[in-house]
Amino acid sequence: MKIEAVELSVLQLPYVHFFETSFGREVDRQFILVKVLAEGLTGWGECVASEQPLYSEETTETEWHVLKDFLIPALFRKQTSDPAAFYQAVKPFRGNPMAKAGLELALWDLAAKEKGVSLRLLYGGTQDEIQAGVSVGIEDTLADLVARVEGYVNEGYRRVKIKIKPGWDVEACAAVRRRFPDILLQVDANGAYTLADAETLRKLDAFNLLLVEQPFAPFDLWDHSRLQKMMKSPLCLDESILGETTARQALEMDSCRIINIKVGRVGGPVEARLIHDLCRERGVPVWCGGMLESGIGRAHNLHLASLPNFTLPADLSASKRYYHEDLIDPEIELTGRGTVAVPDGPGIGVNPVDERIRKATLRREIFRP
Ligand code: OSB
Ligand code: MG
Repeated sequence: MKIEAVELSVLQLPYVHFFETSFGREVDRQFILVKVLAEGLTGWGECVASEQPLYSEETTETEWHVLKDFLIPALFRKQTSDPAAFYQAVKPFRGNPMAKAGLELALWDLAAKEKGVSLRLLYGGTQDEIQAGVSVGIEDTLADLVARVEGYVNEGYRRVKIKIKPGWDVEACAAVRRRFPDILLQVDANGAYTLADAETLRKLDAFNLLLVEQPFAPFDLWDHSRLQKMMKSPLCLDESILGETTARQALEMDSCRIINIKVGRVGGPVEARLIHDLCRERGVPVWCGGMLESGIGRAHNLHLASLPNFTLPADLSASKRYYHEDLIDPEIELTGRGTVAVPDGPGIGVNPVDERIRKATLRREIFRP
């Protein structure tokens, strides 16, 4: 298709409730929306970096720079709207996966809309609903944490993940487990520990956790491998898995036994599907992570998570868990089965509401070939 324009907008949306991880508390989210216009169709993508380089090196500002000065010009030079061709064209640019993913996602949405099919079908997804999990941040007190978990369990979420950090780990798990002995429970440290904390981390084995996510720093495959030998709970890597190569190496080193796939962290759906397929061949389960996306990014996650090896519940919650007013109408809701349906209209299958987007926009720029 002939691309007429690419539009970038920086948005800011307040959370319903603060979200605290081992790297701090956030009350709102800043992110870039990508719109690709071609032949009367619009493809939508979302870039998942936030204002500060805490989860990874990228920020909304670096994404803007890389999109404006490198990725959008490369797309225009290539004169294509094909997501796989775009993936190849921007491969020489090192890193910056979240910037790349935002634009590649918009091209996938566009490609599916051109064919008039759901993005799930274009990906070859086999599941039409996704098991919904919820990611619960660090709270001020253990009582607050248990109360939050209780609310989500009552809403029907199939699995709960709690954020941990040194000083908020064993007791937090004990408190949640005491109240809910049988729920599917997992923890996420966002890299807050080192091997010196191995004794504390081993205590987590007592809580029958589905997995322990990213205890050590992103670069540290080796110490994860050493920790996995000391623990019964499966380790799962998030930040460490940058693409198919690190995924293969992590599995070969036994640094983890489960992988969290986030389309932004790995540079887009092409790379995400390579990781999915590698894990499938090796019998390693994967699940779809989230970055507190708006309904646009979350719709994309739903389509990706429909692939067959996404067998564990995803960090995919209802719109109202994140935002007072999501950017899409209708918003994303849980089914009575603790799942979220994969939208079945063309492309991502959700309707962005221009008025809501305009209200949340801080800055906007349009680029033409
Ligand atoms: O590590 O999974 C993470 C949100 C922001 C940054 C990192 C992470 C998260 C989450 C949120 O856990 C999951 C969601 O979007 O529901
Ligand atoms: Mg994580």
